[in-house]
Amino acid sequence: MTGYPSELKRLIKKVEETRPGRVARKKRGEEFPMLSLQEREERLKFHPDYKKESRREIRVGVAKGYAISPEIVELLEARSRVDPDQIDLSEIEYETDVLVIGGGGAGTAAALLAQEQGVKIIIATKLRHGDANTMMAEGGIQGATKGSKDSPYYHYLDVMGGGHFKNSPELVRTLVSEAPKVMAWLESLGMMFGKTDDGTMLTLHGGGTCRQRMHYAADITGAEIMRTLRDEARNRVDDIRVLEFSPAVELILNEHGHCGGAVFFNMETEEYFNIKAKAVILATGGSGRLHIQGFMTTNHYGATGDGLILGYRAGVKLRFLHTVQYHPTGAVFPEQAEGLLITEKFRGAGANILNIDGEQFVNEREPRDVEAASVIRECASVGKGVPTPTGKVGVWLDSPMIDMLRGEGTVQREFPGKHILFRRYGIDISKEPMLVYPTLHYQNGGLEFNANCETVIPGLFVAGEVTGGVHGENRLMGNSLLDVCVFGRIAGRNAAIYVKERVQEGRLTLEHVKDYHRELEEAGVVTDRVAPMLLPDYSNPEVRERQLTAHYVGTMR
Ligand code: MEZ
Repeated sequence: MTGYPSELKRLIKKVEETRPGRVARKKRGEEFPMLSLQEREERLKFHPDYKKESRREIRVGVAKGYAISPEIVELLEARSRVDPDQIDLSEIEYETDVLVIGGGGAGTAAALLAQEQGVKIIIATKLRHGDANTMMAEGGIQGATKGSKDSPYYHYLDVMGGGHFKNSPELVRTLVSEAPKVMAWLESLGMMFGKTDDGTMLTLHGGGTCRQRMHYAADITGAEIMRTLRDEARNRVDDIRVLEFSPAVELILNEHGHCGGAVFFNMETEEYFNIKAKAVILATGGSGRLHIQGFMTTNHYGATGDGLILGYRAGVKLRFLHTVQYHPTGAVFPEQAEGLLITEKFRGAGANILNIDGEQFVNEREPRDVEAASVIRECASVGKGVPTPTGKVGVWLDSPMIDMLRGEGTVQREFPGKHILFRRYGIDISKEPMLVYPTLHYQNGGLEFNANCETVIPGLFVAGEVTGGVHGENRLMGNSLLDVCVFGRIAGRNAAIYVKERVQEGRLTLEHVKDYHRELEEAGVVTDRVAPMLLPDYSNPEVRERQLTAHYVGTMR
């Protein structure tokens, strides 16, 4: 591809005109003013969450009356993919101590810690082991490791402030106090953090942080964490078995109401099968592929919110699902990169956000929701967005500033993923800015749990993006990679201890699914949807009409 078309090249000139002045001001320590709390509230009116049609009440289940994104409500109000009367629970394909549903960062960390307690584990995952949002995360992982300058206390305040002080204090306390330990753990497993020549960990600011505590591995931090965890899990093959292309479609409870396994769909044979377990960990990740409000997304292909559906049908409440995170900077040019994450690390390293006139309109390090809302406002209300050739609109992220601030070659060295990708499109991001717009990034809320990763259902543990409470109404950068490691580890250890000390086995049942179906009927919900969704459907309507899996057909086999 040949790079920016002439019209965009003409507009880039305006960015170049204002750049020397902006760089000089930054070098003098003069920053674009941060918004006051009141100004932030005003900006947030432009956030997609604040649209009236962004929420609808759920009509059934333990959180009946709770208003959240209609796209999620539709799935919560869908029928099971299976007819519970046709699943034979005496037929058990696999049996294990701890069943981990989800092969991303949280699930794999959980498996490792469970294994250290001497139990057997199965990780069952929808796609391949590691196909998860952890793998897609770029910019970093927060942790207060720099003793004299930072502490979990400051980290705690940042997390609470970012979440509008609505977060569960106990969960945040656990997140931040475990963070330094997690960083050391990852290193001990072989994670390659960015370091100076003398071995000091490199750190940067993220939006909404008062200290530089963002640790990273270039712009592929999530991929490096996932590589490390997956290698380790694969090395413990005697105790950790991995089943790929096997999404869970329903949790199985037992006669005491405890979790006793799950029903799975084998994507290769298209058959259902059962796994019996003494404890289950749900670590299925987020839901960006629901494309809430039509937004493009940074999420991996399988991020369809499956765990929310499974947990909710079994009786776990929902928290903070009324807020959704839109990452302020998703690519909008070229078209084939639309929605792709342009890491916040660019802004942490100093790149400004600019309108069509090359002017700053927001400090680049506001909390994520405020930053995203400011970009939307600049485009939709102020009218100073940059039109793209395909009829979209964006703002500039001035990456070339980074080399001017930190030395020639910094962009290429610190952002190799994006540097290589954009070079393929004919754009050198160390010389030309990128066009960006908010993109659906993170499920701020999810299943209710406590700091031991327990849910109301004995034997059912949860960890990672499927949960709600850690980040309140808005997560800050770098706290999701931390979340998956901290709570994945806790879930794994506690599930194993539960297996050894407290488990009460009993007759397996899917009665809760039948009850849920009954409740749907009583509430007058008319639906042809089935859930969990498993995979997003990008086919055209004619193809969709012919698809077996898009509509309720009872047990397919
Ligand atoms: O925590 C995140 O969401 C993250 C690290 C994203 C990014 O901008 O790189």
